[in-house]
Amino acid sequence: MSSLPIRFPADFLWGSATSAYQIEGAAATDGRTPSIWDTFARTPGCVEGGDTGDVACDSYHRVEEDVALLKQMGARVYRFSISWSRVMPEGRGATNPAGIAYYRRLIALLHEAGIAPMVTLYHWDLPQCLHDEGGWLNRQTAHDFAAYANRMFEVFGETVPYWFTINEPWCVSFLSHAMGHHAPGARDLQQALTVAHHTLLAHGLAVKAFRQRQLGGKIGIAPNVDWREPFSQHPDDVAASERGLDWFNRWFLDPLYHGRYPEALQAHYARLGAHVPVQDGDMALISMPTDMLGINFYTGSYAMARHTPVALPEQPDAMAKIDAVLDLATVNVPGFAKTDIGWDIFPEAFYKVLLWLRDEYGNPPVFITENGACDNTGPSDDGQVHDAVRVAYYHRHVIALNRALRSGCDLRGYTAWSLIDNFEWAFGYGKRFGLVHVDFTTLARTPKDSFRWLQRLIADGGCEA
Ligand code: PNW
Repeated sequence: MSSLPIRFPADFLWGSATSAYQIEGAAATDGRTPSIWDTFARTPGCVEGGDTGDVACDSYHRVEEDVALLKQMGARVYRFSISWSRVMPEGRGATNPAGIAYYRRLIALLHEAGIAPMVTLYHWDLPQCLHDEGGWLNRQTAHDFAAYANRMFEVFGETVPYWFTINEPWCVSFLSHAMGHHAPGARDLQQALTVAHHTLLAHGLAVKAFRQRQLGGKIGIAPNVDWREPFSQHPDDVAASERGLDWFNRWFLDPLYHGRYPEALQAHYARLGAHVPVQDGDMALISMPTDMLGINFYTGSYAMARHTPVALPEQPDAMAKIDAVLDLATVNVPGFAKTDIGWDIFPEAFYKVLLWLRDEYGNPPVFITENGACDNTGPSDDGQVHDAVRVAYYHRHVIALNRALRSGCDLRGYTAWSLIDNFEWAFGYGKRFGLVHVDFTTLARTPKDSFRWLQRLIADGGCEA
């Protein structure tokens, strides 16, 4: 038995995560068709520096090297996503043999290395051809997703033990259709609500298809959660933090676990003319029991009630409406360090949100599908990458995870975001989350200090406090 103070169960699944568009490159190779991210990245002004995922980390051609890195790290699980338009270039119907062969090879390499494959079916790269028919605004896309998922279960069901349907429905809906930061770049509250519902419906339909196949694996969804700590115990601040949690967390988790949307927030939206397009039977599908809940966690903040209510401007855009509904101020507490993407380092929020999930949703089996830090540190003169901020971030969040585990949360594993530096969406290649440094000119991979830190954590089954 190890003498380390912070210890994890021997069967805790440690590993790392990536997503297709962020690492694969080979955007037009072997029959892949464009996704909404190819289009968005090509639209001037959408991605910093005009970066695209055309080449990315070229993992499509360097898959052996990337699996070797995982093996070196000691990973027991690798979470990656399937590019829908690579395996199904028309979004529906025929599959592309070259695309299937790529993932078959990746899965085989993982098994050879003793690493369990964990597949995310949708990490934001909707086939452009489906977007041209309305995309996530079109209810049909939920059915197309389920058909695509069902095909993946058919092809890979025997070799993939862990499946996640949708990555971060909040980002797919609000960040992409209300805030306009991500593809397709819309700014409309009604669109966000429609898309949120259709992504949840897509999830439910895919779970149903998975169950019908009676596969041995596990399936779930991977929402990002946020934490809104009340700025004070003043009832107005506590209420403000609850509204923040409704918006970010409960809007997705309540339908999944309780079969209904949060009522107060729904009423707020309705007053602004925005409605959820629920049809008979939807909520039963969305709340079909799953095997595990994936949680992506990065940061949290303090919520304070505003002293004067937010007034709606005459022609409010989506964000003005959301601001009015939330009616809260986000307070940056002095002394909080930030990562290079500007997000507060707030490990206490990780601990609190895990306890909150335990209490609010009946302690579901949770898998931390993403957690990590943007630290742009590059190679030093010694050729090594001393990413001290990322190491400290992981250390503090692993301690918070351990506290939650000891507090009875049903935590099963953790995949660090991300294995390698990659295409960080609207920020392009300028924001690095990798445990492994990528030189985007030569595509050379160099493990960073954080890689070695995680390697030791996995080998030791724990760490110092
Ligand atoms: C997640 N936000 O994205 C994604 O799942 C990853 O693909 C991404 O690389 C990683 O986190 C780091 O950003 C998010 O604005 C993007 O709250 C934006 C937000 C949250 C998550």
